Amino acid sequence: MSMEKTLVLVKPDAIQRGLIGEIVSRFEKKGLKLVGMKMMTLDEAILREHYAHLADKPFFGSLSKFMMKNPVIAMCWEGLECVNAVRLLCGITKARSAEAGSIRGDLAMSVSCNVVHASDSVENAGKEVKRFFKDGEIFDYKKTEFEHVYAEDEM
Ligand code: DAT
Ligand code: MG
Repeated sequence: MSMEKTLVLVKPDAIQRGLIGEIVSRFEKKGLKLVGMKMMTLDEAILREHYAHLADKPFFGSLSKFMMKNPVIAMCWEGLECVNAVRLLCGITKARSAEAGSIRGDLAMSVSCNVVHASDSVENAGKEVKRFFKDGEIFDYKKTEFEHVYAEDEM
């Protein structure tokens, strides 16, 4: 059991559809701690790194183009084993098959326009937080709510 940090991106489609607040609110209500947040425009270099596992897929070009259409919101969330918890909150890639109640399941219908990105492992979360945030853009503070979100032996 350990406190983890994970990267979430609110994707261009969600920005256009006015879903920033709704998406942030899902993570807040879950009891996670926001430790970094900024709007940024992605470029080809960062997307080549971020989607390196998809570089040889036929949809890589359109995926990159989609992610550069307008700015995204990058967020870093912290919580106990939160990499997995955040993936569950987001739902599976193909949004129209994602579980109802999840962000993608409730808010999206597409495979590519699926409103959020979330790190898929603890190892990748570490790399992705570093990729999107500089030192000084991740904040360390006490969230007193944690006393109510967790049992004493979990903190
Ligand atoms: P996830 O975002 O659920 O981690 P992934 O890492 O496999 O999924 O892919 C990253 C993004 O690439 C995904 O959110 C949307 C796009 N994508 C994945 N598979 C796709 C496909 N078959 N067709 C079009 N876009 C796809
Ligand atoms: Mg992924």
